[in-house]
Amino acid sequence: MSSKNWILGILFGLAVSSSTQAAVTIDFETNGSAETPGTNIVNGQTLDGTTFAGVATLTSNAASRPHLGGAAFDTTDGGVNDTGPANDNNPLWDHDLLVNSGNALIAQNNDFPTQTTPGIFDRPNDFAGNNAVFTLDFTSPVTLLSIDAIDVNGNMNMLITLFDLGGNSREYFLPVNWTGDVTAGFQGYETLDLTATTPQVGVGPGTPSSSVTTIGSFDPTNVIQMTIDIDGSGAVDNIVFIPEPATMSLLGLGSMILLRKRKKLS
Ligand SMILES: [Ca+2]
Ligand SMILES: [Ca+2]
Ligand SMILES: [Ca+2]
Ligand SMILES: [Ca+2]
Repeated sequence: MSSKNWILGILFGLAVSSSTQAAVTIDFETNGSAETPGTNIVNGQTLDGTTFAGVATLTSNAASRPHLGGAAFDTTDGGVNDTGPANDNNPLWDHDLLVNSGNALIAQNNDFPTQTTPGIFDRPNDFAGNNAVFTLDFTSPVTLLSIDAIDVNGNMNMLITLFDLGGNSREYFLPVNWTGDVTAGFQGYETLDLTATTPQVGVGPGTPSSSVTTIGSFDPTNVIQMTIDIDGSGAVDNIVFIPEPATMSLLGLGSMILLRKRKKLS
């Protein structure tokens, strides 16, 4: 290989590496991402219909289930949702969500519908019924990396499903006690690796493992939709993904130019 061809090879390598997209984290602190924050989200804010990071729109099944849709819950221990001791006179008690993850996504409990300020629930509180389902639709295909599950314990489980462009899917089932409850001395949350195809050991009592089911010829690099089925009271946070390289076509063009230059040089 001539030195000129070496240089072209290096240039091509640089073009390839610069096309690698950085990870994007939906952290529910803003409508942007952890990496590029947008407009702040406040405790109790309704989140259905919000487009995060400009590419991921959240909806829920609030029309068909008796919850009030997605809302932000401030998980700060000692923060605004730290409502004192648990007892029969304290229906606000949600200490099992206080895992210090900033805002998390909950399905709002229908017992607490009041919005003094429109669009903001006075008292965010997670729905305790079954099958609160969130859908995150991406404007272009992504690779999902991970999601944090919070308070998967007691009678509660969670099902995360990724759908690719072809309608094939991969399901991650988090069984009862996968995270445990922070008020019972367990971690109370855990990051689920959405690139893994093997069971992931939980941190809750009995350390139960998640399970993975793949349906069809699922392509994890072309995910267009994600659903989160919270079966009982709990929350999620930190949805991390890599956008499809928008520079693919530019890269193709770049390599054509390089090849043409290479012809001239040789
Ligand atoms: Ca957060
Ligand atoms: Ca609750
Ligand atoms: Ca709990
Ligand atoms: Ca719970």
